[in-house]
Amino acid sequence: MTSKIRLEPEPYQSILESGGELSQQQAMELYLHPDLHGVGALADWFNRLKNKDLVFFNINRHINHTNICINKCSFCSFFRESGHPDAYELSLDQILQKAKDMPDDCTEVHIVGGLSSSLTLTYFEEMFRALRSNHPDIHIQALTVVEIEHLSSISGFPVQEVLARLKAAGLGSLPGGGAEIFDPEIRAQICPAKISGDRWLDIARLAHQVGLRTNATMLFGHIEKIEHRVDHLLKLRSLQNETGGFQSFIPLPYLSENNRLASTIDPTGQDRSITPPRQDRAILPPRQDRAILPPRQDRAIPPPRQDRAIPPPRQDRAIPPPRQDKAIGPSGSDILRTYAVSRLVLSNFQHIKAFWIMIGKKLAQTSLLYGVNDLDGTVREENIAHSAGASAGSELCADELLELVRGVNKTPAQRDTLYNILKLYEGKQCEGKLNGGKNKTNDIDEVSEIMGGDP
Ligand code: V47
Repeated sequence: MTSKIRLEPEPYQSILESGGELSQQQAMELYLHPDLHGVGALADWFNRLKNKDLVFFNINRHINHTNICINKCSFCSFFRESGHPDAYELSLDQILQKAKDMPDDCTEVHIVGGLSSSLTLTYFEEMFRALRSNHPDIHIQALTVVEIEHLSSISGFPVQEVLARLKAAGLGSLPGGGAEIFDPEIRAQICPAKISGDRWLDIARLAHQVGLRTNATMLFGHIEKIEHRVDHLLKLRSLQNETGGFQSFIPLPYLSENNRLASTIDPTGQDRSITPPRQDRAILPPRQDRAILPPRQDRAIPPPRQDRAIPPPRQDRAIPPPRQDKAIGPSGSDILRTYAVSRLVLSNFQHIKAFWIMIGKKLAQTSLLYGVNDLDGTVREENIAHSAGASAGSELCADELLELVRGVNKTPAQRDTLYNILKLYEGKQCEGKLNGGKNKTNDIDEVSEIMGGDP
């Protein structure tokens, strides 16, 4: 690699080291810089500054209580209209049955679903009370801010009251779904019926104000541009500065099977708008086919391909053949870069999480070198990503999670939902239990001290 395309980390490092924040322009630079590994190394450096070499994972169980949804977002393959033969709503008994089927040592039940008019605030209050009574130690992470707004609208109670009532019934925290992309124009195209980005942020603020921590997500790799992603990150950072209520950020790569949005995306435009700056291109060998190939971010460092050296004259290049749905969505390098840029821009978020269900185990493992410090989770059952083509399975056992983390020479730490460390795993044979699991802490430096130096 020549110095011309190597990322110079210094300006970014000195800002972040001194507690500063990267600007919009710097975020764009990092997104567009051809040195993907350099951006990843910078994110890994910053992640180590914040989280040492710990990688968190939790033992949880997901439940999707209904697939009925009035929003009908075009990227969603999970929803069904009420009355559709595949539409379902789980009864309280069914929820409790699923909750019984939890992995050993499970500490969290994660419950999200569609917006169904027949599932009232009372249904959720009863659900949470019953879950708490049957499983007193389980943390209930449930209902996106979009679902909270929906409950407010069908119950007539203000959002604050809905949150307070659910909290009183046992709700512990909110997951980060429904954020999609905050930009109103993109939102109008992919989820016109959903609450606006500003409203999503308002309700997250209200949740933080009533003492509920939340996560945040970003759905990327569909029709949005890099500018929209950066705007999304900056809005989250700004709210985090105000409330400190976000726990983790989870970038969600768009999955394209069985949804309407895919048919509106031109697959030849994939990785659009992530093109390296012009001057970096000049150092690449001249290639005849460049002008007619679709823009691709990995062009600056093209993978070795036999057909590239002497491109055969191919008519089908000018009008590319229709590609499988599977080709739509962000590339592996785009996903890794998005984790890395998120880690660097969201400097006031402690945790960047990879949802391995959506990216596969191997990329999830690689992401641990690109700024990710948290893997979700054991999961057990998942329907939203799977209906859109996720093929990574639905369950990982804790041992597999440990293996993924150890494979990149980092230290696995089993956490609870609020990031208290329950168990540190140092070395293959030795299972270090932090304070016997009794005195929980989520202070990384304290963990370091307890473990005798840097973990
Ligand atoms: O809100 C829907 C997204 C979310 C697709 O908070 C899709 O810890 C990709 O939010 N392709 C639900 N994404 C999942 C979610 C989540 C997952 C794991 C952990 C946490 C957390 C939150 O999935 C939805 C939507 O943004 N989604 N359809 C799709 N086709």
